[in-house]
Amino acid sequence: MSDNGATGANGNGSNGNGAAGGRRALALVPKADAPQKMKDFKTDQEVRWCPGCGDYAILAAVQSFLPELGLRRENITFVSGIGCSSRFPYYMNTYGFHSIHGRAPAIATGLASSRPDLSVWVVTGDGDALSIGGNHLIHALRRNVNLKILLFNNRIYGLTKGQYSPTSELGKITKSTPMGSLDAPFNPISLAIGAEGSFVARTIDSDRKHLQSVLRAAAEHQGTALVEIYQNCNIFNDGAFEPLKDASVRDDITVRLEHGEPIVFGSERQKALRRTPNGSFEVVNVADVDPSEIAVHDAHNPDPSQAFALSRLDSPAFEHTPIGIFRQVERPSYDELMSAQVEEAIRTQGKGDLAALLSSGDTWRVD
Ligand SMILES: Cc1ncc(C[n+]2csc(CCOP(=O)(O)OP(=O)(O)O)c2C)c(N)n1
Ligand code: SF4
Ligand SMILES: [Mg+2]
Repeated sequence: MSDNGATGANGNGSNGNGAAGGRRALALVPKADAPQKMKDFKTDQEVRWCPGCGDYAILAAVQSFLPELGLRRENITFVSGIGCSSRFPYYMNTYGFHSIHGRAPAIATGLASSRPDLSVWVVTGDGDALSIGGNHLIHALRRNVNLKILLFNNRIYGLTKGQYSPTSELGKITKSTPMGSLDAPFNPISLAIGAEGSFVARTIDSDRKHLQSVLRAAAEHQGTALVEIYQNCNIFNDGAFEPLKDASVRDDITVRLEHGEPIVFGSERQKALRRTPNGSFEVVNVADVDPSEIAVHDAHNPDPSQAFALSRLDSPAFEHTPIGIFRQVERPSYDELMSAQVEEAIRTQGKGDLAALLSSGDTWRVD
């Protein structure tokens, strides 16, 4: 890992399908000279996560996925906040910045806005992103800055030794809440959709294939991609997502979302989702309904209400939990709009002189 450079021009061009954004996000990121391997993205740093932590699986998934993008490592950067998860940039052989608690989206916004030749990733935890950093997160999402946010959700503050977080379930007993937490948790997917997120997805640390498929789509999305990753903290919140990992039940409770496909799940694909008159979803038996009643997943729908309704299916008991891409729509990204505005200002007013601007108008000198 090393520090950052500067300068660049803006990336553009659309696949015109009104949805996924094609490869536009990476259009100006230079390609590597030679094929890459997973080992190219590993560093010599000692990994300081607890043995068995889900962060290892996510790190391995990212390191083994990045070679397929074929980007110059010098043009990839990981920006993190503070937390166990935020140690991530040390372990990536790319540029990186272990920054300030909750502020990774702000720092990454500056970088992504001024450097369209970079693939910019944010790594954050549920505390980092949703407590101290909640404001920065929602504004990055609504601005649609071209960055990819990996939210490691272990439903606990890991680094500070096990206090409850904004995603801990109500009544969570921790050292800081000995009688049970009193505040209702955020649902990060609902929050991101409500904040106008253009790409919102969920995956699981232990399912590498699924995790990488979501990373692939996120990397190629122009704008902010929010990927919630359920991550086990085996020290302070072990088993938080156990039902989704337990081979005896996981297929019956995991709803795998695929754009354009009927939402069918279950070990025998015997269950499905049907939209109710009030817009929510209900689980039905495939055998009991006409196929036309089964909802078809439409991640590209400009109206976010279906994606939001899907996000509300979660429950603390994990009766049915959707994973995959909830929402994937195309709209202008902040960096594109900013770049166009700067170009227009230069075209109409000339290049400008910052020193002259600063000393113009009502300025005076204090001796
Ligand atoms: C300004 C500030 N406030 C509080 C802290 C203490 N602190 C460090 S990490 C953290 C939360 C970490 O939780 P999370 O983001 O979920 O990351 P995890 O360790 O679980 O990966 C807190 C509260 C801090 N370092 N700086
Ligand atoms: S405290 Fe939890 S999240 Fe942090 S490294 Fe250990 S297992 Fe992972
Ligand atoms: Mg956490």
